[in-house]
Amino acid sequence: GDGIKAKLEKAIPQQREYFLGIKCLHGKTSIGNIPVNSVMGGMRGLPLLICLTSSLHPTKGIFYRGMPIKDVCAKLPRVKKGSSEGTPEGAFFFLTTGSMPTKEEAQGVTNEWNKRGKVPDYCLKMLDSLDKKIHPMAQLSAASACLNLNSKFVEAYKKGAKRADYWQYVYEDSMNLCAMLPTVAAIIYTNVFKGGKGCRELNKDQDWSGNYSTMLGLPDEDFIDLMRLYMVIHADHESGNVSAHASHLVGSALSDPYLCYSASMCGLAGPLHGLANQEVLVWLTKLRKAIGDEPSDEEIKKFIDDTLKGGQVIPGFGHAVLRDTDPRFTLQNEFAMKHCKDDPGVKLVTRLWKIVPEVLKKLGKVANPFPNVDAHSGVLLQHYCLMEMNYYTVLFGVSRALGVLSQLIWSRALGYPLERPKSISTSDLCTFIQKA
Ligand code: FAM
Repeated sequence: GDGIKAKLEKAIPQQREYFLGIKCLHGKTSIGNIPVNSVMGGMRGLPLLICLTSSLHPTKGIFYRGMPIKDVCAKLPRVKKGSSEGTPEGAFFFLTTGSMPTKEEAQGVTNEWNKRGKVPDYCLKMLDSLDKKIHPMAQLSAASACLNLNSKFVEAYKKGAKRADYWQYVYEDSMNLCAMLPTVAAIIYTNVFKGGKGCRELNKDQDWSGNYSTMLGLPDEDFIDLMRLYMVIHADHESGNVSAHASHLVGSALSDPYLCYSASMCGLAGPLHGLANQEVLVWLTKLRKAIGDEPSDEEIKKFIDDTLKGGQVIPGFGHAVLRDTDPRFTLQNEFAMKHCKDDPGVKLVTRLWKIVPEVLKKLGKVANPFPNVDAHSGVLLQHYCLMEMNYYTVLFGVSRALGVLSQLIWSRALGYPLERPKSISTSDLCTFIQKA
């Protein structure tokens, strides 16, 4: 843990100087004009945010700190003996500091999170009092917002902390929140689906994924490895996606990291974003019920057509930025081929990878007909008996904490100001168009 802080203490002054230099020298330089399509189309394509932790290439997919995700997965240290995957703790170290951790540094984060991970009683009581019908994502968002009672940032702000020091408190809150998340998320699971029964204590000898899996009641070593992979690849995807941007926006008002993360989870809970992994499984289950586990290509194509005719999208396919198969899909497929290639769900998803794009291409309007990260995760989770689809986005959310919080530490370190885009009326827009 302290390894991260020491590295940040060195890197932050350098980055600050660099930022200030660019602002002083080039603050008035324009880097492009604004097409009406971007203004009226969800601000697509406008380079309006700066992200240090990751960048998304349309065909090569996500890069963490300039490194393709596949290489990140290959290089992250394997901390637990016998595990095939690197730890998300290592990914957090890498995203936050920009240097690939050694085995000891990655283990340092694990130890730190095991020390900080006790969830306060008031939050446990609050979680236990929630109606089981409340969606797990709404529960996650509520619980993380309430945890701000213990925010170091809030405390320091009240005492008049210096702006240049804000990042240190955001760092403390981020570390504490990451540490508590597996317990919070597992309690949501056991409360909603297992009658409240399950372990709620962190085991100091386990890593983040090991503890989370055990508390979910799924201590299988292969499943823990799947969780390590899952948590690493879902962590970060630039800062313009809905969950990262929500956290960034809320943080720009100097709301504390717990509130930022809570807002981020409200965005992730949408069906066009993180909820797509739940939607994929619902759709696949309908498909298997309608045409069986081993349908013909023609039957599959007809099922896809019927979904589209019903006015619905094919969940798990398409992306706002990506224009090829998401490498995070491919990484999951490689895991599946190694561990469970005969699973009927895995076989079906592997076939859909080829068939769905053929159908979507014919529509002529889908910018990216290929599978995204959400097309694969559900069948893997089901293989290891995590059956409750309603819960899948929570796993995504636990992972996404690593990305949004590492971004938030840097946002405060670099003193990004309040985010406040200018909105215009349609008549203002017409005036701009006439002048152009
Ligand atoms: N199935 C059917 N139609 C689709 C489609 C899909 N999977 N993806 C895009 N389209 C349609 C889209 O609805 C739009 O139609 P209209 O013009 O009639 O409204 C048209 O193609 C152009 O859209 P686009 O430019 O290709 O996509 P956008 O950038 O507007 O939206 C997505 C991107 C992800 C919202 C969209 O592809 C989608 O709805 N996909 C299915 C849901 C999904 O898998 N979301 C998860 C994304 C994921 F990576 C994540 O955030 N976790």
